[in-house]
Amino acid sequence: AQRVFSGMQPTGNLHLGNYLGALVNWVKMQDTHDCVYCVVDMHAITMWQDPAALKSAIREVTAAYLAAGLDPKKSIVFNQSKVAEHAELAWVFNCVARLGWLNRMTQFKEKAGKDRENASVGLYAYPCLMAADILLYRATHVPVGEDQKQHLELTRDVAQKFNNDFRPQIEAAGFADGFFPMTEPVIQGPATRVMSLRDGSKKMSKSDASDYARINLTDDADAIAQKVRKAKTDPEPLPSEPKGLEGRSEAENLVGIYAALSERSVEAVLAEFGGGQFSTFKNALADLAVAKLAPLNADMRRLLADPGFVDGVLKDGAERARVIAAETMNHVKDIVGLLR
Ligand code: AQP
Repeated sequence: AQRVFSGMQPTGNLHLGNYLGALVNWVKMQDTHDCVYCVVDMHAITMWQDPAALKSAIREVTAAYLAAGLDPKKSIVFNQSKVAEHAELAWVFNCVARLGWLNRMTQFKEKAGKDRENASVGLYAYPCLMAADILLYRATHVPVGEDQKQHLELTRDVAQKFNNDFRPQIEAAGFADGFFPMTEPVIQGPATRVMSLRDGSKKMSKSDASDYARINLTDDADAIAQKVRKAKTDPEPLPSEPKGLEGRSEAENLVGIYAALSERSVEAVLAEFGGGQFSTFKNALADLAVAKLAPLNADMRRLLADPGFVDGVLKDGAERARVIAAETMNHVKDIVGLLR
């Protein structure tokens, strides 16, 4: 069977990068796969979070999932900390993964910054928890943005080493082709790497200090229009063909966002706007972004007005997730030699 797993951190508002890079694909995959979508709250606490803000963010991210079109009847939607097996399997993977593998992770280097001695052990071990999230459901496909590619490679390394280290036990348990699958990343869609609106060399990120760097899914029409209008550009008019965007990362990013939101190709967008002024294009982009995000925004507000509903979705999802998670952990304990 083909199973999808993916998650987002409740570390703040979701933004257009999360939406176009991941969520849009998640919604589509519900039609073809058995899907598990998680709010990864244990990942969030690898950096200090205000506890009250974290609780709200967990509900907000869940509301964004539902507003974007995740169907909690079809897919399993829950928050990570409700299913204790994530932490349990992560510990086993801490013992399978090698220090050298984690030392190569670029996201840790970026997030830890210069003061590495002071980063949490959790931030360092983050990729092992992510491998546990995915492999707990023995997921075959993980739809993510480009930035998660390296972590997905580590997940495969962990699966492979586990399958090798315990080969006789895995075969004896009746799994002829290894216990964990070699999970495939699904990095596709029109915008796998949405860049900051202030700096075309940085990805759009929740933790960017400038709110003008991103369009939040909770921004109202005025905020969206203002952010698009203020987005950094260069003085040249738009080219008529994609190769004219080379070396113009800010322009390329805005055209990419337009193409993704309108579900058209970059060629088609440039055929319409090429040669024209940036201001004309920016106005069109602002209108489009408002038109696409306003219904989502309204749905989120409606859902958040009834926290009981959102909490109910998470509770039901966690119950269903636990059934799969418990089965995997039972096998893992047997395979590794932990008495149950
Ligand atoms: N700019 C982006 N373009 C495309 N995809 C993106 N994703 C994130 N930023 C972009 C994808 O969104 C999913 C959820 O990401 P996450 O919540 O795990 O956190 P992240 O990747 O660390 O996202 P942020 O916004 O950059 O958060 P902070 O600032 O807290 O680190 C993933 O599939 C990711 O690829």
